[in-house]
Amino acid sequence: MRSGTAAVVGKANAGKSTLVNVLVGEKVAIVSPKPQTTRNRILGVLNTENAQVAFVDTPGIYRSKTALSDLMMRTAETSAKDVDMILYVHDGHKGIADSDIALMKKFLSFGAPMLIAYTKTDILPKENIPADAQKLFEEGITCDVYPVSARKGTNIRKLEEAIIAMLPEGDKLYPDNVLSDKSEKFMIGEIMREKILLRYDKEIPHGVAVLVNVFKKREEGNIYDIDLDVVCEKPNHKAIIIGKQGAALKETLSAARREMESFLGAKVFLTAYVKVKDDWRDKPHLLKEYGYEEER
Ligand SMILES: Nc1nc2c(ncn2[C@@H]2O[C@H](COP(=O)(O)OP(=O)(O)OP(=O)(O)O)[C@@H](O)[C@H]2O)c(=O)[nH]1
Ligand SMILES: [Mg+2]
Repeated sequence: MRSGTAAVVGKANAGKSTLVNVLVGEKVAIVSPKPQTTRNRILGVLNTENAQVAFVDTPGIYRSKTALSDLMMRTAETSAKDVDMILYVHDGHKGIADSDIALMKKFLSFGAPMLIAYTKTDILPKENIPADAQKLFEEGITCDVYPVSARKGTNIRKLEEAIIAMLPEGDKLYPDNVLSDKSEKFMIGEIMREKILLRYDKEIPHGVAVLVNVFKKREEGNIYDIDLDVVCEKPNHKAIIIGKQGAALKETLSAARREMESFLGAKVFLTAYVKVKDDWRDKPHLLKEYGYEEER
């Protein structure tokens, strides 16, 4: 039996959460085309016949100047310490730039063995691969590189085998029924945030926090009542989120409700209140209130 923890790190939008979901076989983390989708450290556990891998999905590395962003960068770094291995996810269709090399070297310096998942092979220009391999070689980065497509499922099992082979022999860290360390209530907030990331542009989704105030199963019937606050940073953001005659919010809520229903396997009555909290991303007490805390 092999078992251990693998930190999943890389630049924002590289495809880390998509890959973790595919490896685990369940959606444990939300995904969107916008950078900085993941804000917390999220555990996703993969059990195979003779191994257990505890993946730790992390916020992607991104330059941005808010207290929330600083906290996210610290979360990514601390998550890559005291692990059995690091799975560095690189967006292959972007090519390997000097900034990627610098980041790889930084994570290598943490001391854990590292593997590179070179993802999005379904959309990358094929000539990228030899050029990028050459660049890694010249930079002295000698860890194994696995080209994969999380979207198409290409080479995922090979990557899985390679990850497992890097873990120590040992007993499982988590019982078989544990898939994630996050609660259903956390996932409900995240599902809402994902639909907001998909629906709105520019600064709006980055300035949104979702607070689940009511998450309650009714005594009778398979029904949940869910009330949440969508907190944004500016009155004009609130107007855009709600849209003309509430149309935008209504569509967003109905997409969120559908996914919540399939996630919970129950009917959902969803209510949302849009609130404005100026610059909450820079206010430590609000970050804490919205669930963004220093993770050790
Ligand atoms: N074509 C293609 N797109 C992918 C693949 N993997 C992820 N994506 C897309 O890339 C975007 C970012 O994916 P995420 O999984 O959210 O990326 P992330 O690295 O977790 O991003 P952050 O949480 O912001 O750091 C999404 O639009 C995904 O659908 C892939 O294998 N192929
Ligand atoms: Mg992510």
